[in-house]
Amino acid sequence: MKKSEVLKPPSYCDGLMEWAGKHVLVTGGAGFIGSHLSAKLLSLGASVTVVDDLSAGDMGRVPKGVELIEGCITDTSSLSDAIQGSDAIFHLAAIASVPLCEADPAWSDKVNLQASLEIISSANCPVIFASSAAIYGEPIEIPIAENHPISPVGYYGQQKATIDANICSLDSQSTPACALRFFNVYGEGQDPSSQYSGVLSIFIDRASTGRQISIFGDGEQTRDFIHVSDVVQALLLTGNSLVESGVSSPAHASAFNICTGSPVTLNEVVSLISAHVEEEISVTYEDGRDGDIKHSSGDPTKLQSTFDWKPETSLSDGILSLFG
Ligand code: UD2
Repeated sequence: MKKSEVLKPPSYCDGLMEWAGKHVLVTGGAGFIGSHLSAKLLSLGASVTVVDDLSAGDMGRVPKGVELIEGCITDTSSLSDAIQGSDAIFHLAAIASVPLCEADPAWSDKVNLQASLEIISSANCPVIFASSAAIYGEPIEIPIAENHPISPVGYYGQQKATIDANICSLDSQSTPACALRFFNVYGEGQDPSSQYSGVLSIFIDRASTGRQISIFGDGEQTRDFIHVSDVVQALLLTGNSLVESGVSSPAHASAFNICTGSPVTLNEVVSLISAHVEEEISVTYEDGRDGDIKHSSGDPTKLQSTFDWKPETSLSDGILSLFG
C-alpha cells in the first residue's frame, strides 16, 4: 500500500480488536495519558506492562491487571526483557514539565533524549512515540501542519524534536515507528496541582471550588485542546497499523499532529467553564508567562486522511465530563 492511500479501520470494531492477546509495553503508563491508554488496551484484551518511576505518575492510576515495573526508563538494562517481549511499545515516559527540563537539562537529556533513543534502537517491535507541539516553537503559520518548520524553544522541545526527527528519518530496514505530536491534551485524571499542569485542569479545579482563576496575559492566546480519549484512539490506530504492516504502514517513519484544528482562546475556555458553576468565576489577569506561545493551532488533516481518525469529543462535552 502506498503511503498516500487512505487506510480505513476495519468496520467490525473501530480498528482496535487486533490488540487482543498482544503484549504491549507502555512507558509512562502511570501518567495522565499513559493510564488512559493502558486501561483501553486492557479492555481490548492486550496484556499490558507499564514502566514508570512514579516521579509524576501515580500508582493508583495504573489499572488492575496491568503489570507495573517501577523504575526509570534510563535503566534500560532492567527494561530489556519487557522491551524484547513486546509486540508494541508506546513510549510516553518523559520529563513532561518544560520548566523542569530547563532547570536540569542534563537529567532531561538522559530521560527525554538518550533513553528514548535507546528504547527505539533496542526494540524489535513497533514504537509509537509521544512527540509534542513544542517542537514547532512560535508558529510562523497557522494552522500548524506537520511540514511547518521545527523551531523548538527550550530543552524539552529540542529533545522531543530530536527523537521526532530520528523517527522521521528511519528507513525500511529499521524498527517500525511513528511520532505523534500532541497539542494540549486534557481530560479526567489530569493533575491540577502545579501551576504548570494543563490549564484546563487548573481552571476547572479552581472554578469548581470557588477559587480565583489567574490568566497569564490577556486571555486571547489560543490553544488547540484535544481530549485524552481521542489521543488514545490516535495512539491505537497508528500502533495497530505498525503492528499489522510494519515498515509498510503509512505511519512508519512519519509524524502526525494530534489536535482538533479548532483552537479557542483562554477567555472562551473560562466562558465554557462558567456554564457549569453557579457562582460567577473570579478571574485576574496577570503578566504573561515567559516563553509562552501566543497562538497554537494544529492541522489534523494528515492523521484524518491517513487513518480516518477524527476527534470525537468536543471541548464543551469534554469540559462537561470533567464536571460529571
Ligand atoms: C503545552 C504543554 C507543554 C508544551 C507546550 C508546547 C501542557 C500542560 N503543557 O504548554 O508541555 O508541550 O504546550 O507549546 O499541555 N495559563 C494561565 N493560567 C494558568 C495556567 C496556564 O493563563 O493558571 C496559560 C498559559 O500561560 C498558556 C495557556 O494557559 O498561555 C496554556 O498553558 P498550559 O500550561 O496548559 O499549556 P502550554 O500550551 O503552555
